[in-house]
Amino acid sequence: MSRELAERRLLRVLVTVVTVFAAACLTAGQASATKTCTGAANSNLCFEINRLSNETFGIDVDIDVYMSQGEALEYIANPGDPLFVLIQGDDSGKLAEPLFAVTLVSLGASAGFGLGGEFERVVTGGMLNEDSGQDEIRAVVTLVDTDTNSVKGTFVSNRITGNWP
Ligand SMILES: [Ca+2]
Ligand SMILES: [Ca+2]
Ligand SMILES: [Ca+2]
Repeated sequence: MSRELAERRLLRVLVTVVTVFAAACLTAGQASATKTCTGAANSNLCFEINRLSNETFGIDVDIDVYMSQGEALEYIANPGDPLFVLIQGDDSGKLAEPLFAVTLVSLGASAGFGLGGEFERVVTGGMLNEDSGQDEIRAVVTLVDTDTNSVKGTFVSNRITGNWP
């Protein structure tokens, strides 16, 4: 075998190893993450929980509230944050106990998607534990016009079920 051919074969083996390793990592990640989006007519609200360790969970909430870019810019220009997230328990399909708020990390206005907000927080399993045994939780997003101090909309995510902590 020429040296060039041997090197090429070695490279191919390495590429295969890296590919298999990446696929394994992806599978492991998917096993510990749950994500659900509403795809509603007036908005799209995504709610995601990632297990970070045995005791901690990353909460991600993403919303686009459809409106004109001008209207979205107005919400952003007003004093204070226009979007708030509260994670709540769900009992028999109805919103139940308030659990915790999630921190706003970015806010944007676009012509295609209106007002967008991203929220993140790392919590313990105990904070997600809203019932003994199985737990059901939802993210509730409130849109506030801080100019007039009025609630302009409330958006409720799909339910995520788990058994925390
Ligand atoms: Ca429940
Ligand atoms: Ca409950
Ligand atoms: Ca529980």
